Amino acid sequence: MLHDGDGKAASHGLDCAPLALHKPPTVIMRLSRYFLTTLKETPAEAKIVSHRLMLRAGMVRQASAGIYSWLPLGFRVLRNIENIVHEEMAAAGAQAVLMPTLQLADLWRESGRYDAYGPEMLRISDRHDRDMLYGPTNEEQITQIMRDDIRSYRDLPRNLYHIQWKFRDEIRPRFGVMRGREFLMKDGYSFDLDFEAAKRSYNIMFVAYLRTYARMGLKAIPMQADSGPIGGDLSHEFVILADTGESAVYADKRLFDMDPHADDVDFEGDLEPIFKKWTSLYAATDEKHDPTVCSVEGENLVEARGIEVGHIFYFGTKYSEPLGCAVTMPDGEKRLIHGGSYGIGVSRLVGAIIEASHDDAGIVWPDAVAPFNVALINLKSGDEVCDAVANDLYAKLSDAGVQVLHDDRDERAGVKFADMDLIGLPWQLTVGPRGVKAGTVELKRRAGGDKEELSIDSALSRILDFDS
Ligand code: 5CA
Repeated sequence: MLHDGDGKAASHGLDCAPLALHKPPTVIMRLSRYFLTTLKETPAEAKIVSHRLMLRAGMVRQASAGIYSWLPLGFRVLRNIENIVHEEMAAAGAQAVLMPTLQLADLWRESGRYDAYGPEMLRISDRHDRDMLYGPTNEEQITQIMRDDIRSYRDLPRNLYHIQWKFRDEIRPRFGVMRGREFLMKDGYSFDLDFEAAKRSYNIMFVAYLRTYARMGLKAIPMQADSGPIGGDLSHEFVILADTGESAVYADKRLFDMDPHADDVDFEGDLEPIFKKWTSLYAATDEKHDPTVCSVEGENLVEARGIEVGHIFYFGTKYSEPLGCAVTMPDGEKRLIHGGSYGIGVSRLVGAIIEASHDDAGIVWPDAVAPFNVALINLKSGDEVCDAVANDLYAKLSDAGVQVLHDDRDERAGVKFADMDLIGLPWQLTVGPRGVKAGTVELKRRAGGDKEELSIDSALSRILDFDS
């Protein structure tokens, strides 16, 4: 579970320690004052369930085609996903940076991609008529930083990443945040001396990705993939299955039973066995699928649609050569560095998780990314006893680091339950006038829908024990 403001800097995964354990005062998250507008009607423009639910649950609003504003509930999910990515990147030894969204066209002219990228690139000029662009990716930018800062073979390996907005002027932005024009990406870049070292970096990211998606409650399968405009000849997409996925995928059924947490991972050690374990079974996206090579047949072959939630590439000297990014070897020789890049679709993941986890009533958030952990539903706001019990529960849960949204609105029970089912928080804890007289509350687990009438203390410990 993620804790806001509990004095632990580690929650955002950056390697800085708090100077003082200062805890800001907490304000009760009262739904009566929260910016949340849920919609009963299904918006006509939304073609897939995640887009429909994100609009209905008041998570995002469209600003223009493929460009969205993130409202409080949606932004909390986005942040939780970012936090998981930061933590897993830190565990794998990657270091966070932040590069700008606007880049100089001249840098892309050096790599030869300024013209090659085509109409997907948003081209801008500044007041001095200097050509600029809104970055669709950052290989050039990071290679420039490396080129200027690293000198010797001793400066390698390096692995830097950032989480930053990208712009690609997609011809057909669709499915909400799944294929946006402006979208949030984690893009990481590794720099090594030769292929062997670069493959080690590739393996580290491969394994870190398996763990990252598993933490979000997703089964993302690495598949051989086409490297497209990023280039290179070693590339894997991480794909989750969903009928609404944009790519056709072909994979050995056994991959879906494999556990990303089965192996003890030492990121300093040899990860090739884990890489082999996952890649020795057949899995390929449409562009790479070759029926003459695929030996998996019949019902052992999963032929399905998938959502690409990440993509990793090894491209050798594709960028270091034109941009002149080299280090000096012990004998004075200059050697071009070998690069790889590693993307995660952070904003796309919000939609992808909903595609993988919803029911007829709404979203069913996995605990790790839920915007709040508990919906505390007060059925009789204004009633002295109900208010006292609800406030006490709120205080105890938030003291334990559990994030609670308190539905204190003056609304009918049916409206409250429907809204809470729609926004999909993992627990619903209901305080009602009849129960409180007997000292009980109702606890419902959103996934599965099991409801129980419990004493206040038992309900509390059920939530806290589950979390720990
Ligand atoms: N530079 C490399 C890796 S750092 C790169 O750009 N890779 S990518 O093109 O494959 O994008 C990485 C991830 O971003 C994709 O796997 C996908 O999950 C996400 N993504 C790509 N395009 C979009 C889009 N239009 N909308 C939302 N997410 C996208």
